[in-house]
Amino acid sequence: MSTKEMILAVLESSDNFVSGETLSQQCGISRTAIWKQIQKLQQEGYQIESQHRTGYRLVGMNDVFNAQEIRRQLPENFWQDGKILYYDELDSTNQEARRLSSQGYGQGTVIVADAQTAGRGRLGRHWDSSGGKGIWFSLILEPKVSLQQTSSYSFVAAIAVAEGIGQETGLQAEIKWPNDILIGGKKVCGILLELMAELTQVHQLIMGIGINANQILADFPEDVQAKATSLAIELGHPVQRSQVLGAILQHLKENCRLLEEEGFSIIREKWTALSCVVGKEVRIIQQGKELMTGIAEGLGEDGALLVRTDQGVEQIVAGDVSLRSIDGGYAF
Ligand code: BT5
Repeated sequence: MSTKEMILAVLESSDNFVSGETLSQQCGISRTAIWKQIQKLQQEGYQIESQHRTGYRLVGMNDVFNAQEIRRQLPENFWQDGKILYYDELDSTNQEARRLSSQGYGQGTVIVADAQTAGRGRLGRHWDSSGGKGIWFSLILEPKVSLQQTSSYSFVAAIAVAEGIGQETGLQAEIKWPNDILIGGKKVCGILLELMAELTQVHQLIMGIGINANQILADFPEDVQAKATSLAIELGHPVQRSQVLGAILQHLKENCRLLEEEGFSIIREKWTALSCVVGKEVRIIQQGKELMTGIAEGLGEDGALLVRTDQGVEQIVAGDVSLRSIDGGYAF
């Protein structure tokens, strides 16, 4: 634990003022050094009151988003050997994950950026990732699975995001196949899975997740405004991004464990319970063209979306889904 983390832990464990003397004894540094660290913490956004002769008290915090605060949300040894790497700006956290994986960073490495200059969606689409408001991150995993089984991890990611958002905010997030997360029919999160693999062996899986946290509608580009939302828009107040990310990371670890120890059927069950497409009339789009319309029946054993059409049940493994709306059209 760093000195700043030790100071925060001591302050958090007390409702009252903690004297400089006590902090100095517990952290093993001088009172002047404590004062310097407190000033740094205040600059980072921790609201620490200081009173002459009485000491210091943590009264709250702004949206502090850095490696130290994210680590504080997680249990010790959260992911063995996993590191939290935070950057003010990156081209894309998935890109950085690729670069790092070739330098030996492995399972459990989390790459977080406050802003991305070239955030990517699926099929080369652009992901709007301006600074100071979103949660843009990638997790490196090294699952011992075949190429075909890797798609299960996209469902794991979607479940973890929906569960983490629910736990931290109380908002009900739903999953639109394959792995968009919606609140009230609008997209709050997108997931991009990329593989480092050979035909017969998966080396690493990069799970890229982008969550709109504190944006207002005007923060999104015009073409995105109609279909996007953020946690703050839905709640009516901003969130602490580190806390939301901490919850999601813990749900990610737990759902990876479930998949690896108990198999895909439990993941399929959880996904179905959180899905907003099962039982609905949907249109399947592949490469910009309508492939079919039908009723989404659920996930197959290998993760394909089962769609009942006049011709029977079709298995969809790639593409986008749009949902039939009340006026008879299809929402995005
Ligand atoms: C996705 O693609 O939804 C996957 C997005 C993954 C982003 C994360 S951020 C961390 C990591 N690093 C990266 O570089 N990427 C990942 P797709 O289903 O193709 O959706 C892209 C479409 O969503 C765009 O064409 C826009 O219409 C819309 N869009 C763009 N930015 C958005 C935003 N911030 N919120 C909601 N919708 C957005």
